[in-house]
Parts: sequence; C-alpha cells; structure tokens
Amino acid sequence: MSVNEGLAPNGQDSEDPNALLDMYSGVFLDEGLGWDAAQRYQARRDAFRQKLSAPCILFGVAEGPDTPYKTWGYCHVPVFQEPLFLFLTGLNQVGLALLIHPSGEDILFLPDIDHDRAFWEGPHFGIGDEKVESLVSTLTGISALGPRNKVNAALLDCLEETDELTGYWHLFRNGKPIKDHNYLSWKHCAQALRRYDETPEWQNIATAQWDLRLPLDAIDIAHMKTATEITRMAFLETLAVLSTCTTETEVAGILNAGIHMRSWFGNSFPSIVAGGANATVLHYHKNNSPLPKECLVLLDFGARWQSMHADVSRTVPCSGRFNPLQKKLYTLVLNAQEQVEKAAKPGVTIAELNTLCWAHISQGLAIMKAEGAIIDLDYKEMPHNVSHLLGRQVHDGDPQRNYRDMPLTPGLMITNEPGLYGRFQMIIAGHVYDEAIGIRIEDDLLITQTGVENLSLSIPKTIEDLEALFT
Ligand SMILES: [Mn+2]
Repeated sequence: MSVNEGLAPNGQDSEDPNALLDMYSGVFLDEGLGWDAAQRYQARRDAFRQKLSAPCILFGVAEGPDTPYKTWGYCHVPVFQEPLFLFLTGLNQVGLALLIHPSGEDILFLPDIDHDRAFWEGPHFGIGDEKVESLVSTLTGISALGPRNKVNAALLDCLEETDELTGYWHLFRNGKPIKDHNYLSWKHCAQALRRYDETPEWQNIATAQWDLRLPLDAIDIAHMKTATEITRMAFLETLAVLSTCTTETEVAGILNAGIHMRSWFGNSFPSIVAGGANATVLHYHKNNSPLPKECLVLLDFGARWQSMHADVSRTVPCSGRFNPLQKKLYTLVLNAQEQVEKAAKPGVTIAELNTLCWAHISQGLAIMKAEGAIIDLDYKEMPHNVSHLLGRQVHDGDPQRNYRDMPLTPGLMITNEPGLYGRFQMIIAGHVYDEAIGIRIEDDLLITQTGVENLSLSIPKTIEDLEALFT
C-alpha cells in the first residue's frame, strides 16, 4: 500500500485487523476494548442524546479548558482531544466535529486526508479514502461521515425543523463564558450561521454533560488503577535513588522516566519537584534548584493511562530521615488526610471535607503555638481545596466549581490533598529548628456506595514506611 492509498503511510499493509487498530492507536483510544470499543462510545452517545432538546454540535479541539487556544492547525507534540469529544467517540484527533441529533442520526465531520500530514505525523482519519472512512465508522459506530466544511450546511438542514441548537462552552462560576477554544469554536459556528440569517436559540450542554461523564464506570476505574500503579512504581524508583540526588532536576528526570517508560500517555500534568522553601509555591514547576540534604522535597505527580489521570503527592526527607519539626508538621497533615478519608462518602460535599481538613490543621498549629512554635503561614485560611474531582481531566469538573457544594455520589473520583505551607520555628529537645516548609500528601479516592476506596493506598506515606525505604 502506498502513501496515496491512505491507510498506512509507512507502507505496511493491514491484513491483521489488530495491527490496523494498533496503527491508529494514537488517534483512536479503544480503552483496551479493541473492536468492541464502538459499543461503549455508542452507548455514551445514546445517553448523551437523552439530555438533548435539540441537535448538538461539538468540536474536537485540543484538551481544555486550561490549555491555550489551539485548534485546526498542526501540532508537533501529542495533544489530547477535548474530553467530552473523546468520551463520546474515542477519537483522539483534533480538528473534527460531531453533530449529535436527538433522532439518532449523528454525523461525524472530518478533514480531507492529508498525505503530507500523514508523511510527517503518521496515520490520521479523514475523508477521501473508502477504507479509512469505513474504519472510522467501524471504530466509532457512526455511519454518517461528512467533510469538515459541511458542518454549517448540516446545521442549516437542522434549522429547517427546529429553531433551537445545542452547543458546548464552559462558564465561570459567575455564569460568564470562559473564552477558551470550546467557546471560540462555538462562537465561530454561531457567527457563520448568522451570515445565513439564522439565529437559533442556543442551549449550552456543559452543565448536563458533567452528570454523564464524571462518574467513572468499571473500565475507567480499572484504567485509574493502572494509572496509580504506574505512579506508585515511578515513586518507588525515585525514592530508591533520592539520597544520591543533588538537584530537583535529577529527581524530576527519574520520576518522569518512571512514568514515561510505562505509559505512552505520559504524565497527567507536569511533575512538581520542590525542595525546601520551593514547596511553599503551590504550583512550583521549575524543578531546577539544588536539594539540600536536610530539606523535605514535595513531589506532585501522576501518570495518565488511557483517558484516566492519577494525581498523587508525597513529601519526603532528602536525607531519608525526618527531623523532629518536620515529623510534627508531617504528622499533622497526615492526620488531616486520614480524617478526610474517613469522612468522605456519598452525600458529603467537598466543601464539608474542606472545612473538616483545614480546621484539623488549624487546631494542630494552635497546639504547636502553645508549645512555643513561631508559625508564619503564607495564607490566611485555606491555601487550596482539599479535594478536586479527578478522571478524564486532572481537575475534572473545573472550571464550573459548583461541584464543591454537590453531594458526592458513587463512581466519582476525588483527590484528598491537605497541605501546610509556611515558615516554622520551634525549639524541640533543646535544638532550634527554623525552616520554610511545604508539605502536601495527596491520595486518589473513589467514592463507593458506603465510603471510599483509596486507589493510591499502596504508595508509601507514613513516616515509618518512608524512612524504611531509605535503609
Ligand atoms: Mn491534585
């Protein structure tokens, strides 16, 4: 097969169907289900359809809303698909569009197959080759395909029968739109229709789609377990050599290698490796400072596996031993984390977990002050939320943070990540300790029918377990 025939730009033929699936694994996530993945995506689209009052147009743009606006162009680094689009199709190729119709007559819009692009970047989906088109339909379960430039025409067809359309854009808590790529794509589409004198009543599906895609199913949970297992292995490998590392950069290299050698999906987010006072910067990411032996180092990291993201933090002593001040502060944070884990269950809100967590830490600090400690925190009350939702994005459900006040339900994943950041001075057993310290301990909790399952439980975190790993 030649380049011009489309399917396999490297000249491989595709007699073996699994080899064909493998060839397209970068642009289609089968979630390990192989050819059966289509049924899963079809079921999700059917559930999504139930929430629609009118045809819905979705755009396959690069993952947001936190990533910079990036759309139909080329990109030389792997970019993951917008999570709702990925959830409904498995298609991990940006530049697509999907019309979901209440009647069930969905249309997937693709660009023309670009042989030059295939030469540079490998196989991708497009219009213009029967074999590729048939493969796309088989993999996604969507039989109607159209060229990308026919989106407006299809929407105009819909408007023959209805005055209403559905779109997808994110809102801040105050109800104002976030002008990211989802919003800009929808806005572009609405403006295009206006040129045809069409001003449909647009409904936003953003809020309703969270209910559908935030609770994880058994397959998602299995992938989340794989993601946390990879994260655990990377952490253990890092700990094994930590005492020989002299810089954050070295530690970050080993940590990231542990993730990348096991998951081509890579990191859930750029790892944070923050020694000493650097750990008081919550989203420190320079990872470029020397690591003094006596400091604590905060690691916030995680592997992505399929569509799932692990997000774990551990804080460990570079020397392998916590000093007495570090021990006191660490124990306080660890106890707060245990309290949160015990309290988390269906019906409880993240806001309630927050109150419980930070009150526990405040009480502990008050006791230390009474014992003579001088404590200078970098914040007044809560430095950050103790939990955020986790799943198809590292901070899933953001930016509509209303979920903080919604009762948790089985199938949701949340983080449990109390922290303590500031300058601490204390005389313990006649010795003066004076350190700027940042501690964060973060686990990933699956909400079950009765409580939680801690998926990162086997990643060591007690003082005894951590110190034992250095001996
Ligand atoms: Mn987190």
